[in-house]
Amino acid sequence: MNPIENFSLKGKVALVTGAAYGIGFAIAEALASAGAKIAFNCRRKEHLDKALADYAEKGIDAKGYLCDVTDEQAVGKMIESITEELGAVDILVNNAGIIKRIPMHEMSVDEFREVIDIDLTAAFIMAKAVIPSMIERGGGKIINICSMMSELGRETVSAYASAKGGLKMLTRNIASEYGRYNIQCNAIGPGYIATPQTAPLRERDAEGNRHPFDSFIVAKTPAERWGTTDDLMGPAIFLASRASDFVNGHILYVDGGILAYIGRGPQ
Ligand code: NAP
Ligand code: GCO
Repeated sequence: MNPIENFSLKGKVALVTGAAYGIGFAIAEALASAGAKIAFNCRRKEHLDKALADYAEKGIDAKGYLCDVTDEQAVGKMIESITEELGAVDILVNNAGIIKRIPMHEMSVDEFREVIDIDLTAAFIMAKAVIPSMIERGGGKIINICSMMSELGRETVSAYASAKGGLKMLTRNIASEYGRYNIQCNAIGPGYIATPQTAPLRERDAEGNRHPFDSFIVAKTPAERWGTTDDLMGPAIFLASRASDFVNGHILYVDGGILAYIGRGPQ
């Protein structure tokens, strides 16, 4: 067989959580381009409606669902609906996530818990909802969206880094526990990507000067640029396809080299 055919997702059902826009939307678009049928969810009706129009504009007949990934009952109902309307979920991408940038000593316990709930516990809920069916059908793919903060800390993101560090180990544990059922669980660790989530870090000031964090990230990235959601499309197709059937428990960092680099030295 021609090895490139291993990248085909024809006949597969992919669920990408939080895919109304941003990284999730790009990953869903990529998986659709490889032949997958797409389901996605978000929490807000206005986001869902706009996303359906955006997918349709790209020729993608995506099915959208209003579902909070932290609500186990709602997740169960969503999986049932997807199974009825598209078929059993073959590929799960745990993309939905939030960040709160607050100094840890000023962050409330509820704020910390909300980030952990969405960015870590929800991935457990989603995986638990699809694994039994994957086992019955002889296998499946789970892709968690980790982060630079799965490996590194920085000021004001204690909850987010704790969640993304935990998500790295949840990825490895699902790989360990379910590899025997031909379920591969891997992660993508994006670097700094231009999406609504990072917009506050890139806003220019009234005089049009770049945000200090923007300049900082460019200096920390060998590629000397922010990533775009397009940079994540190929890695997502790879980890969702047969081409990665012997890749399991891997965190694929798509970061322009940030994790390999100490940062631009004194010029
Ligand atoms: P984003 O632009 O803020 O989009 C987040 C998406 O998640 C939205 O569609 C949002 O839709 C949905 N969402 C949030 N909480 C949800 C919940 N409880 N239930 C269901 N949907 C929920 O974020 P992004 O930049 O695309 O990031 C996507 C993922 O990549 C996140 O896990 C993030 O941590 C990770 N990541 C981002 C970067 C980056 O630089 N941007 C880098 C590394 C990792 P609603 O608000 O309508 O629910
Ligand atoms: C931040 C950013 C990062 C990115 C991403 C990096 O405030 O540091 O939001 O956390 O979102 O996770 O990989």
